[in-house]
Amino acid sequence: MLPTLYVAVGACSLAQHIALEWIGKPYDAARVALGSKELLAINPAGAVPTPGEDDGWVLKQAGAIFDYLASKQPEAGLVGSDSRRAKAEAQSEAARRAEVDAEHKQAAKQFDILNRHLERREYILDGRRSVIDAYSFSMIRWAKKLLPGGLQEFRNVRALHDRLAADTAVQSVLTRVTAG
Ligand SMILES: N[C@@H](CCC(=O)N[C@@H](CS)C(=O)NCC(=O)O)C(=O)O
Repeated sequence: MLPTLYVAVGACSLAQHIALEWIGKPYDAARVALGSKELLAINPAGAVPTPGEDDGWVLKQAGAIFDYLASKQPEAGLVGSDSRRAKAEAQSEAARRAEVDAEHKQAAKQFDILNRHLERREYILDGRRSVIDAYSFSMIRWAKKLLPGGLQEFRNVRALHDRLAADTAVQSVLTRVTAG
């Protein structure tokens, strides 16, 4: 059986889904309804992202899932460079994404920080795409919809959004998750 990622339309599982696509190894994406019986049986919190391995082992927190995927497939190069500092920065960005997730009020402040970080950068880490870009993408999509001014004030965040939205793996994940 292939590793399975449980995903829901419009949910943060989009980030891990993109990372799996970038990794390029076989996996299944199972669409579930948030809080559904099927998902509750796998994750008592009824939440996504939840990836499962074929021995029944599941992980339930976005940051831990990224760590796991990155250490399982280091050749995919999705955590920036191999340095201790890049890893620490990835952790720190993951914590920031989690804060944005938790509290919309914080979002504008956090996007301002990200916007400044992205000045003269194409991606969040080391000039190439990483799991943190995938994580940010789902948050940026929410912010676009939920922040009063959308992303208007955050030119560099908009550019990152557009760069990721143009990525073929991202497009294929979005199409698959929202289809039918
Ligand atoms: N702390 C969790 C949060 C996961 C989470 O809140 N997922 C949302 C979708 S974006 C969800 O499944 N909500 C439905 C629920 O909690 O019942 C993580 O980082 O993975």
